[in-house]
Order: sequence, then structure tokens, then C-alpha cells
Amino acid sequence: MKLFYATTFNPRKACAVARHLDAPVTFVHVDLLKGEHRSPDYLAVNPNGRVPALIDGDTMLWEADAIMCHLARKAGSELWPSDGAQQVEVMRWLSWNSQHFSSHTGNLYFEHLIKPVLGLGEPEPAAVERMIGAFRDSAAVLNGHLRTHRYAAGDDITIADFALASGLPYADDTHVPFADFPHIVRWYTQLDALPAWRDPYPARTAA
Ligand SMILES: N[C@@H](CCC(=O)N[C@@H](CS)C(=O)NCC(=O)O)C(=O)O
Repeated sequence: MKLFYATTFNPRKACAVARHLDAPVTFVHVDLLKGEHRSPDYLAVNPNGRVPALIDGDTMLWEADAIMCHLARKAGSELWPSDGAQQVEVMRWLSWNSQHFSSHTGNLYFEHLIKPVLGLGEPEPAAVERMIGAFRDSAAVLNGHLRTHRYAAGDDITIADFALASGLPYADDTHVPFADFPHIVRWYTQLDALPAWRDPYPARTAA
């Protein structure tokens, strides 16, 4: 398998799951600043021109959540539960995460970390305030759930946890106030104890 990635928000969770599972993937770095994600060769893999993407034999897969699912299924890992009802529970959190929780952390990531790199100016204060308010509303829901659940889908870690955690490694720089939510902090501490989560990317030698 080949996993195309950059050291950014969405590929991070796919790389972390690949490393956590010790999956037999070759990591292929895609240089976004050089526009490698818009090359014809890369667009043939992912017509969205985004990372991550995965090639596994004849399968070309994009969307980080689907890639995590594919890697977990292929490894026979309970990160993607074998039980159907548990799969539904994982899907609930993946779906909610992409529409709500990580949508807010992702927007803050864009304002604080991507705009400066792309020369798009300073974070817009009113927009940032709205994003933080939206994050707080979502975080209250997750915090309430985690009060009685060790992980998002229950007692065991799943790909939903990797997805939900996507924006939290950047929280200091992106001013995501997750420290105000004690059950999220307790839950995230478990993720942060995983070597693959803390250090999801392969070492790269300078070009
Ligand atoms: N929904 C996609 C989002 C992928 C995505 O937006 N990736 C960003 C990096 S975090 C990207 O490739 N950006 C390049 C661009 O938009 O030009 C996923 O979860 O895989």
C-alpha cells in the first residue's frame, strides 16, 4: 500500500492509524507548497487534489476517515469494530465529527496556521470568535458523552477517536479551548499517550 500524506490536519489521523497498526504502507510525502497535489499523476489518485490518499492494489481511496477504516479492516483491528452495532456507533461519531467538532477545529487551524503560510493575512477576529463559540457548543456535547464513556464509541479505542482528536495536537497554536472540558482532556490524554499519535509521520530526509 502507498499512503500519500502531508504533515497537515487531515492526513495526520490516517498516518497515526497506519503507524498504530504497523500497517504495511509506504508513506509518500506530497509537497502541498510545491503544488504536487495538483499534478496529473496525483489527481489520477485523488481527483480532489487533496491529501491523504491510499493506493492498495487496484483500490484508490481518498478521505482520511475511509482510509483509517480500510487500514483497520485490513489489519483485522477492532479500531473498526467487528460488531455491526458498534460500527454504527463509530459512524455516528465520524459523521458528527466531520460536520461539527473537527469542522470547528479545522477552521481554527486554517485561520491560525494555514492563512499565514499561504500569505492570506491575519486571522479574522470576528470569524475566530464565531468558530470558538461553535467549538464550545460541540465540545459540550462530546464532553457530556465522555463523562460516561472511556472512548467515543465505548470502552475501546476506535478510528472515531483518532478522527475526533484531529485538531487537538494544534490546540496551543490554534487557540482551541479544549482544556476547559475535563472529560475531553481525560480522553485526549489517552490518545496522546500513544506513540503513533504523538509522532505519526515517517522521518524524511532532506531533498
Ligand atoms: N475531507 C478530506 C479533506 C482533505 C484535505 O482537505 N486535505 C488538505 C490538507 S489537511 C489538503 O489536501 N489541502 C490541499 C488543498 O486544498 O489545496 C479528508 O478528510 O481526507
